[in-house]
Parts: sequence; C-alpha cells; structure tokens
Amino acid sequence: MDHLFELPTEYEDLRASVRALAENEIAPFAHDVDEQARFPEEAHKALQKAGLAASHVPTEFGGDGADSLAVTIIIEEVARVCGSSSLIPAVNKLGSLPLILAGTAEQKERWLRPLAQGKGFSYCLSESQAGSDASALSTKALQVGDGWVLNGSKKWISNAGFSDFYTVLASNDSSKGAKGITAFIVEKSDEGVSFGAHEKKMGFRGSPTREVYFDNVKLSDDRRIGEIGAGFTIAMNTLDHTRVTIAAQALGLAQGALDVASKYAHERHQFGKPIFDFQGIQFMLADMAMNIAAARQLTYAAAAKSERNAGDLRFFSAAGKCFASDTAMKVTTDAIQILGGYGYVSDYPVERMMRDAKLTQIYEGTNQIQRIVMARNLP
Ligand code: COS
Repeated sequence: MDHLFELPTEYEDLRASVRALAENEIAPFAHDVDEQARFPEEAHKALQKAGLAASHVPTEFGGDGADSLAVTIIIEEVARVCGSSSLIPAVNKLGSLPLILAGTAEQKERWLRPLAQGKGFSYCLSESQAGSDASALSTKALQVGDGWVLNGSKKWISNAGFSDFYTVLASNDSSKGAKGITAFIVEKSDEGVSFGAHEKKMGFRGSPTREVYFDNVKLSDDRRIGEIGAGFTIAMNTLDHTRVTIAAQALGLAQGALDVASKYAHERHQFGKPIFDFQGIQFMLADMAMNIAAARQLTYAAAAKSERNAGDLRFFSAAGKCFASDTAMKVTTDAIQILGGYGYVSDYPVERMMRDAKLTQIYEGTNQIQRIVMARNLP
C-alpha cells in the first residue's frame, strides 16, 4: 500500500523536467502567442529539441515511445503555461494514432519517422455539416483504377497548414453510412490540397484552425490506412485514446489558473490583510484544488487504461475529458473572480486560460457527446 496512488518516480521526474522547460522556454511567449494569434514557434522548437513534440512515436520509428501517462503529463505541464503550445503534442498524437493503430509497418516507417523528426500530423474528421454526427461526413473517396480520388472539405482542423501530414476520413460508399468510411493519409504537398482562412477563435489562438480542401486529390492505395470501410471504427477508437490528451490539457489549464490565483490571494492585500485570509476566498481555492485533484485521478486512470487498451477505456476517456474540461471551465472562471479586475485583463494569464478552457468542453467531442458515450458504456 506504500505507494498506492503515487506516480512512480520516473513520471514525477518527467513532470519536473517538462515543468522547467515549460516555465523557461514556453511561458515567456504565451501572452504574445495569444495576443498575436501566432503559431508558438518557440514552443515547437523547445519541445522538438527535448523530444516532446511527438514523444508517443514508438522507438522503432525514431520516437521516444512515451506511454499514455507520460504523454498526459507532458501535455498537462505545457498546458499549465500555454494551451496553444500543448496542442503541438496533442494534435501530433491525434493525427498519427490511426496510423499507429491500423497502419502497416511500411506506412509507419514512412510517416512516423518524419513526425518524430519534427513534422506535424493533423486529424481530419469534422466537416461543416458533420460535427457531433461524425459519420454523416460527405468528403468522397472514389476508387479509380488501383488508387483513389478525394474530393470535399474538412472543418476545424487544428494545426492545419502547419502540419505536413493529415489523416482524412472520407466516404467510399455513402449507402453504407459508418461502414462506408475509409481512412487515408494526405500530405500537405499533394496536388489539390489547400487551406482556408485562419479561424478567429476565442481561445487557443496560437494554434491555427483552418478548413482543409481536397480538390481531385489523387492517392495511391498505399495511402489507405486499414481496411476499406474500417475508417469510422478507427476514427472512434482513436478518440477513445486521445480524449485523454484533452483531459490532460484541461487539467493543465486548471492547475495553471489555480497556481496564479493562489499566489495572488497571498499577495493581494485588502482590508489590511491578504485576501487569502478571507474564508470566502479560501473556500473557492479549496474547491478548485479538490476538483483538480479528482480530475487528475480520473485522467491518469484513463491514461493507464489507454496504455493497456482496457475494456472500459471508452467510458474512462469520455469521463476524464468531460470532468477535467468542466473542471477547467469552473476553475479558470473562479480564478478570474479571485483576481477581480486584474483577472479580467490580459496582464494576468487567467482570462486566456478561461478562453482556452472553453474549447476543451467542445472539441474531440462536445461534453454532451461524452455523456452519450459514457451512458452507452456504463461501467
Ligand atoms: N471504437 C470503435 N468502434 C466504434 C466506437 C469506438 N469508440 N464507437 C462506435 N464504433 C462503431 C460502432 O460499434 C458501430 O459499428 P457496428 O455497427 O459494427 O457496431 C459504428 O462505429 C457506428 O457506431 P454508432 O452507431 O455508435 O455511431 P453513431 O452515429 O451513433 O455515433 C458517436 C457515435 C456520437 C459517439 C460518434 O459519432 C462521436 O463520437 N461523435 C463525436 C465526434 C467527435 O468527437 N468529433 C470531434 C472532432 S474530431 S477532433
């Protein structure tokens, strides 16, 4: 029982080193990245140099082979100082997981190695008319000769334009619904691929979100990931694993906001004493910390289940994502309240964290979808 509910030291060591890197090399640029809505180049360089941008890539393909819990801690610690930067490892995992789950050894060699070397990998499932109802997608993959021709468009694609590689879910037979969807790898340089304008977002402003267009994009059959018609299952299975990374991100945002609010409460004096001495503030901080602790346990449990592909992963990843993101929304909002007027302006990072937290309740499946997934997979 001695170490039950304690992380093994290697994970705490990892946390300490990522925290130092995040505070020294990412945090100083977080405000500017948000204000200018620019890609966090400094973070990308620092993460890549430290082997953290796509650490999940197996060692046989040049990565670090970081397990799900390690990736969770990396994303959490980066998000604690900069949400946009934490999308670099999160999107790279999301985009490449279909390949890891269902690709051949040759396909993995072809795309995972460059990913480990610094290329980006995005995930293209959502469309303008197919969000929560993901299988209603209408991007078409037509089999022509021994290859494919892709036509259509994808919406809300994180790191679009930055990433070199894209996993694209397309319909090869619309009469079959979810069973008529196939996964492909598309490269940015493929003829017929183009990108829409940058979305003007409320949060995560440093991560480019754009539409991706496919205009008669010709793909050889070795771009197909998994069986014809297996795409939707691969896409959903991917989300079972990667919703944990969104939980991690939400957890980091919440922890970042709590750390700022707690420090501020000790430093800020009103009525002749630190505002921390007022019970009203103490109760808020205690609730924030309590919910973060609960979210962390759930998220780490989901990460461990992802690693061993446990039977109840689907419930736990949806629960972790839902609980951690709802916690992040509440905690970041309360952090602003504790900072008062200072919380509402961009001199402090908590308003940015609140804007970032909002998206964690929406993407990789809204929290309403997470509740549907949980209800369908009750433990
Ligand atoms: N893993 C593997 N297979 C899965 C699966 C999963 N997690 N979830 C569903 N499937 C399979 C089902 O088993 C079913 O196949 P069978 O008919 O052989 O059983 C098929 O996929 C269709 O499943 P289902 O009927 O449950 O699909 P629905 O249309 O009801 O949709 C939800 C299911 C709502 C859960 C799904 O569309 C979803 O997750 N939507 C949100 C999408 C999302 O997260 N988008 C965010 C953008 S991506 S960053």
